[in-house]
Amino acid sequence: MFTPHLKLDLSAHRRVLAVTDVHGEHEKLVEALEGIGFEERLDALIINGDLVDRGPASEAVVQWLERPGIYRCVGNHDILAQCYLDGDLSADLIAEHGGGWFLTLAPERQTELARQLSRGPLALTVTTPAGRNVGFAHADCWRDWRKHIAALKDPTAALHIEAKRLNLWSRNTITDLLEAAHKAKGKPVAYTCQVSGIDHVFHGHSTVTRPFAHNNRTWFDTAACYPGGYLTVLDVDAWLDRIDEHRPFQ
Ligand SMILES: [Mn+2]
Repeated sequence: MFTPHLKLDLSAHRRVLAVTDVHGEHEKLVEALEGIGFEERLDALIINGDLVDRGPASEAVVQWLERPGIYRCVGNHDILAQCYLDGDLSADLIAEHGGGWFLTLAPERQTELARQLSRGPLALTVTTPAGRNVGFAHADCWRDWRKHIAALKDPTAALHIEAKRLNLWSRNTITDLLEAAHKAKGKPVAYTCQVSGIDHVFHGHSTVTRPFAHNNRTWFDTAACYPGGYLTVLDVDAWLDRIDEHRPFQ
């Protein structure tokens, strides 16, 4: 059954950790979690979409979903396998997107994995140990979190398809922000992307050289599957406690 949105109270955990765009980089995931002292009986881990494709061990990353304390939302790559099985995407296109691993699997395994990868949720609203309410949406979201979630949840809503597209694929906000920052040439950046109805929202999908925040949003896909990239693990409350140190643009 498809779940568009999950609200999770993770306040009883020691920490809520977050990674994004793991893209089949299983070893990097294990190393990064070891580096931050992840313990599955104490910490919760959010995977903010794009578990698979491009990297060497997509199936091993999917297996993490069966562990306790692991939560995730869906990224655009997590729905491609199902699109391929539904006939909406060609084998060539799935291979071009780094999904060649999927094409080599037995048909029954393909069906099972595609279903598991695409079943949602599209977005998460999480209560952290420090009592913050934070949102996770793979690519982007509307500037009203409640409106965004309501549109994702209601397939009959006029804005449903647009909300899904924004959530899974959009680079609008980060593109506009970086363009505004470029034009400002070190002066204050007037561009705002504040999301109402939530304390902070985390995005992946668009690669950045280091994680950063602007208004109440953070982007942290540091390109684990590309040369020179790495996998960032954020301790969500620790990151937000020192958020002003993570803002390159004022
Ligand atoms: Mn993506």
